[in-house]
Amino acid sequence: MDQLVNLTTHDGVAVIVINNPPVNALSPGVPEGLVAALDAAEKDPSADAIVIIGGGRTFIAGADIKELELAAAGRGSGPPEFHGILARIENTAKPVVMAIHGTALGGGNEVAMAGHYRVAVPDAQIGQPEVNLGIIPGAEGTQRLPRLVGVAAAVDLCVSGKPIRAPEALKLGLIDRVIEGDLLKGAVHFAREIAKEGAPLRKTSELSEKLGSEWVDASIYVAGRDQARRTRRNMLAPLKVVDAIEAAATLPFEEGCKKEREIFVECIQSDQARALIHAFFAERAVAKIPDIPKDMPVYNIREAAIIGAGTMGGGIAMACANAGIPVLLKEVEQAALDRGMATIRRNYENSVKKGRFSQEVMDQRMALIHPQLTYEGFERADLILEAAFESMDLKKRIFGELDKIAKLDCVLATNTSTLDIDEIASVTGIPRMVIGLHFFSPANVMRLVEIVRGKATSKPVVATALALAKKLGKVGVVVGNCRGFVGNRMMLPYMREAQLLVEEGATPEQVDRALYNFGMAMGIFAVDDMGGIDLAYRVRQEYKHLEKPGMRMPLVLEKLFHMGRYGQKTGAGWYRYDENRKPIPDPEVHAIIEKTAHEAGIPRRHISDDEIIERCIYIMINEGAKILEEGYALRAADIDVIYLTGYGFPGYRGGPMWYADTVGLKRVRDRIREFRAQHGEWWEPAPLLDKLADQGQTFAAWDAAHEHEMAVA
Ligand code: 3H9
Repeated sequence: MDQLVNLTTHDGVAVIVINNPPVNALSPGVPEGLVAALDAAEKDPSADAIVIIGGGRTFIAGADIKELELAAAGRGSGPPEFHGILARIENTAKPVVMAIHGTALGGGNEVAMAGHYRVAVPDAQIGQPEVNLGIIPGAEGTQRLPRLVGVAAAVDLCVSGKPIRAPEALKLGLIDRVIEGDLLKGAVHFAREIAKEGAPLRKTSELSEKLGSEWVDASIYVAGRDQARRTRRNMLAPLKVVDAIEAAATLPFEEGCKKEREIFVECIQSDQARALIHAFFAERAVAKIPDIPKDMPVYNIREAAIIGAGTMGGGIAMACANAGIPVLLKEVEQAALDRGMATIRRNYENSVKKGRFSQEVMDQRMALIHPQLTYEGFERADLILEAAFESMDLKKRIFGELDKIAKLDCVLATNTSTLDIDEIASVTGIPRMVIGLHFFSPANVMRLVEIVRGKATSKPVVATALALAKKLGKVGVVVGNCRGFVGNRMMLPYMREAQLLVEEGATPEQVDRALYNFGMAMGIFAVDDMGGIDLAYRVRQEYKHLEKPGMRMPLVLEKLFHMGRYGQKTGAGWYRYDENRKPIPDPEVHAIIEKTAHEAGIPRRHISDDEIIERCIYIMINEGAKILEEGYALRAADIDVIYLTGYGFPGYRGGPMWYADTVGLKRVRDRIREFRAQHGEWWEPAPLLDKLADQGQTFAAWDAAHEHEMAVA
């Protein structure tokens, strides 16, 4: 028997165990092993029933996404096909019980649904997350799921891609029993009951009572497609999955499967699937740092302390409490502390109102956050994180104080978004313990943390930061210590170019609409108004020394600042805002822009949406190429992850560097050359981009070639 799949017998029940760590994906060899095990189990006269269970930490987490990646790239032997194995399971002559723990996702749930019965431990997660990869369930999931849970629930599960826990799966009819305690024992017991009762071999493909009627289902499809358009803007798979479920309810099973296969193949060959699969692996690759082995010892963060209870400090305190880490939260004045705690309470209350968790959970989390005005208890903390006002003098003063208070093995982190980590570390006697943890606002929600590695930061401290990010449910990306790190360094030219575009003839709303239609979560002017024009103005002042000769700087932002139009907080910025904070295009802003352009002698012209996208996104890509070449990011894919998880870049475009590869680096570089000729030397192509474009290469290929020689500068 193949080692990927093992067969044993327990109490007259054949037990088939899948052993394909880490997540028992359906890699080549697993389906074949399953068939062989089923053949043997069926023939075994001592076994009346069969249990299929996952070895290790999970049931089957899906098809092997590496196989899907090959299929999406048009390589390998084509998209995986599981029709034969699913039919083999369903047609087994003895009852087949699927025993689920961990996750039964995608192909995992599809295999489970081919069994006659399903049992699961209470915290097992079951779902069809394929849309997150830009595909639809391709192993008959769209055909079996509605037969078990009904059309409406199937549409919701497949469009949202969100897994559900076993108790809800039981309510929906997706599983037959929740097993408390030992899963294998419980599943064997259940299988024996079924065999003893002579219960029918329930084939999911033959069920029809939950498929509803054409008349009732029509409104479910309309609602499902609305949900897809609303929550998965511009994406193909979430709309297509509704078509596949519709086929389940209107066609015989075999024909429905054929329809599903056609749609699955169409989706997997799309740019969206390629981009989302890239994003999946990129998000996992960020934790792999060449000079930091996986087994590097880490500091155990049992208790944290945070300095500053403002928006950032409060959000980070919530992120810690959500992960069960107690936090001391320090402010300098009682009023600021009270304000910070009130905001935390309000945020939690909103979550309870929305049903995200119970009042009891909220109370537990609140109890983990200890507001205080002193450093009391900081000597115990395993991590101290400074989230004070963005000023080097202040941060140095705080780190000087921490140097005297913190224990020697305490990780000292700063949440600075712009300042030099090495300079901050220099005031301490233990610079090896100092690191940047750049959270994004709101820190309790946003998944990105830039982990800024200073010159002296020790490897165990970097490993600790990565482990902490994972514990907080965040994506930690290690970056080098340059101005603005990676994300904000690329953001600056992006914002500048958008502002130049409006002075040349576009309007803020046209730029925002073009960017939104491209897929950005928000337009850049709306972002500016949300963050505050006053802040953008201060950043501009601070970065003035980076302006290159001949670089045209936009003029309007400064005017808005001096007019007190700070954005949402003052009810007006690039837009006007009504009481619901809805942005409204403002003729006054148009007039200011036109007057400013006129006075500066900038001719105004029609600007196309294509030009807006090219100038805003290509300038960002060009900066990304510089960052990569200078070694401040390890991989182009790391830059993608930063933009996907922290800056609202659309997942289905894979991040800015992946998007550049999709467009073609030569085309991107050639346009950049044209912009250089039209606008000035700030558009000079980055040397790395130039080189890769000449070689007909991609950033992805550059990543692969540099895998073994990465070291953050
Ligand atoms: C599908 O099933 C299509 C079907 O309809 C049929 C088509 C015909 N394949 O996330 P982690 C790797 S689509 C290959 O860090 P966690 C992952 O790369 C699939 N590899 O762990 C990583 O490798 P490494 C539907 C996979 O505990 C390692 O496992 N299923 C797969 O935080 C650990 O992963 C999904 O979309 C896979 N399917 O989370 C589920 N899954 O160590 C995708 C994981 O080398 N997976 N790996 O970096 C997940 O959501 C999470 O991995 C999971 C575990 C929740 C399972």
